[in-house]
Amino acid sequence: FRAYSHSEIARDAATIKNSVVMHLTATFLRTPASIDSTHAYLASAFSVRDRLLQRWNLTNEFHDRIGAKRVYYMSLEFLVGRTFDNALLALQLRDEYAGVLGDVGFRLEDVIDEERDAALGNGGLGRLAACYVDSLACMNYPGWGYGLRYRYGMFQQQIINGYQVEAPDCWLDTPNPWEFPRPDVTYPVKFYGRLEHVPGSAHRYRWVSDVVYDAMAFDMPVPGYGTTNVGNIRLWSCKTNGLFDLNKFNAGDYAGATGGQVAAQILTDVLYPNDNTNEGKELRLRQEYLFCSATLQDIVARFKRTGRPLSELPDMAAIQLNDTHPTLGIPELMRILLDDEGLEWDEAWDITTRTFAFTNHTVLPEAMEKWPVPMMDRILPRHMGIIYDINLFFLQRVEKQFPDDRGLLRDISIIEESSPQQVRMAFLACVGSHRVNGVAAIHSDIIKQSIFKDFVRVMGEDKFVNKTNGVAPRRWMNECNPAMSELITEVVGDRSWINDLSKVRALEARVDDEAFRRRWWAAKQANKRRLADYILATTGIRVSPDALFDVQAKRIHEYKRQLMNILSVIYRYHRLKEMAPAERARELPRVVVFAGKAAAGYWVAKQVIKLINAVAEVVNADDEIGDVLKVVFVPDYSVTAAEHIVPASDISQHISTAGTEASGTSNMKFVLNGGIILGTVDGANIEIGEEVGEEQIFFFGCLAHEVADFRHYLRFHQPKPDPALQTAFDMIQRGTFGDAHIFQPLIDSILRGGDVYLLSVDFPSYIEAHKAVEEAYRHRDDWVTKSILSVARMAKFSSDRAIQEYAEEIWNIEPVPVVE
Ligand code: DL6
Repeated sequence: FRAYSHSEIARDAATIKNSVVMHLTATFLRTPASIDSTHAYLASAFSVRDRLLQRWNLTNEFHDRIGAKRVYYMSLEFLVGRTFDNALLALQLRDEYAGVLGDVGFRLEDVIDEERDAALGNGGLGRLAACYVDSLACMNYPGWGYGLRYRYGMFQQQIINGYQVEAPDCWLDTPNPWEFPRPDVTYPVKFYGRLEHVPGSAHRYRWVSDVVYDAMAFDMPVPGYGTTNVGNIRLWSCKTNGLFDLNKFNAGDYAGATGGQVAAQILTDVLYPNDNTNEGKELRLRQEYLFCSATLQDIVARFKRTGRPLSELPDMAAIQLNDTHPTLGIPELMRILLDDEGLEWDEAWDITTRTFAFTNHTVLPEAMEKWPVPMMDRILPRHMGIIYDINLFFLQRVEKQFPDDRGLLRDISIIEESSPQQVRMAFLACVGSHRVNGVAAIHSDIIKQSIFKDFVRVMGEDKFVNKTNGVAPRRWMNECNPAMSELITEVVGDRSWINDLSKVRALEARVDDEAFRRRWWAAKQANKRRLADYILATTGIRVSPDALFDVQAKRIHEYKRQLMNILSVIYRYHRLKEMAPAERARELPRVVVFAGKAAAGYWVAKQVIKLINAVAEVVNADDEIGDVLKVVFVPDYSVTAAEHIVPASDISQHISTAGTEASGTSNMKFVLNGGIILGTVDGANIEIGEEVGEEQIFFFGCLAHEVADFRHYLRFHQPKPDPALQTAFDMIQRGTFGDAHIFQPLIDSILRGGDVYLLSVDFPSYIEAHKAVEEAYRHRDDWVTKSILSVARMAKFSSDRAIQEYAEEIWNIEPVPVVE
């Protein structure tokens, strides 16, 4: 037996059919006569995974053999979505499987639809992690993702009476072909307990506790497109079998018998559905620690198998912290090095800081993770002690550098002097890492001037760098938009652009070719028809693919300003109602699509969803309006839903208050699919504008440096809404969309709540920008030209570019194509 390389993988129909039938019968106890589409999917997926596994082994053996330095991307979130189609494309076996499935009466598209999304993330941050492991695999970088295997992923969103209702996402109810349980890879993780100082040592302790859980690994292979290299996401799950209390059971205490199991299992049961908020729940802290401890134990164990001295760990491992959620990895590595390995503090600290790097993903104060010192001390006494020492040594250094600045010591301390005291996780991550990066140029500048301002003074500017986000062209072009991808392949001459997006520049040469422009338009129309079908199936609303598709799909949050969008829709509705029928008939028909989830406890965001649905109900039922305006809220936004929505947009909205959206990644996805942005001068919108040309984007709104003054003014003065905004308020307050009282708090957040997100400030320019969009869309040739030029110039926003920058400038790792 030997692994197949990429070129020699068995592609003939007979071999594929045999392996599918083998799994159908031997893995699922079905026969070709009793096959349904669920089992067609499962049997095909298992046969594809066999091919991936061979490569998985080959890849890891190879990296071990050559002693490659690996990057470990630590993230509490991996929003992977589906794998089957992605794997078929990566292995270039899509047509072959379509043929085999066709022979037994199934369409590949229907079989693909049987797969449940792996929704182990909230939004952009989790999807970024998934794109980055995809790029690592495609670019032959040795690297793994580490995460948690949540039993319940991102909740399912139902819309009932216009309101969001959350239901659990039981994604593991059906067999998951894309994971491998590794009972042999299990680590004990302690909580609570007490410390015993080890005599004769300065910093060595024994942590005594009987609360010990076992974290067990599950591996998810990550196929690399067009390469033998297969990446890995290692997810931890809490093991419970050994925690069953037979004595209690025998004594008839059945609840008590399973109590320990329940307490353990809950640690990896649920993904915390927060996006840009921090709830500070005790269970979350324990979850984060379980993750960090298992991951660091695993990384150190793998390193120790090389037989090299621990001082060389940073030469073999780079660890990237995806936001502050995995920051406990820093004191955990210190604990392992000091207590388990017996190193002295200075050496352990040197190894730790040379190994870790940290990415910040937000500037919103409510998202900053802090843990109360008493809670941390109770749950993780050893780590609290280590954090105190890290802080002590750090502050001593600061004091030496700035002897008379007491305020600086207070401001920069990892421990916030509040009541109770809090551990500032962003500060701990910054002190314990050799590099800190933001995720778009403006964001990286803002963090240097705000949250890390004092650290720049103390540690120097070079530590703070920018790594603008990117997205994977495999999923976000090739997989989700076959019509456009075929055109690109034709222009480039082959499919090499999928792993080298700079080649898409070739499109520029075709922009004056009228026939090509027509085909480009036709591809977009095909995607719009597909979305119209999806909308009909998921909402029952019929929309015309000939209308302008105007999309805002992202988490629902005040700073993203879905409220401003729906207020502008209300104003549009008002204008249409005022028009004579002949005038209305000349208006550009528009379908306004919203999609996104609100955190379960985020009341304002949930009211915004209710308002959108209330407006949709009235507008869509208005016969006078017909197709001129339709409003749709697509429920249960997910990676798979995005794959339907993104390729179909004409215009997509990225309208956060300037300075609040760290980067955004859906802006990149929409433009990569030929959509045009209507957006604020914020996050990656700015760099997209620089790359594609500002004529290709509809910018509006105030600038980041103006925000503080506006906010200050609005704290003391009630805004005076412009006539358009006032019209929208009046319609809501007249009860046009049902009970006005329900929506009054949303209006009050603008009129009486200080209008923190500056809707009243930006609304006039937003309405003007909408007019400019309409005017431009009426000139089809110019519009298509914009669309083609935009895609042609988007190479920068491939996650391959981002990963290459991380690899070269932070991780110091090299691509190593697997050689047998
Ligand atoms: O970097 C990925 C993504 C950015 O594109 C978004 O702009 C940013 O809001 C998001 N940040 C978070 C932070 N939070 N938490 N939890 O999700 O990161």
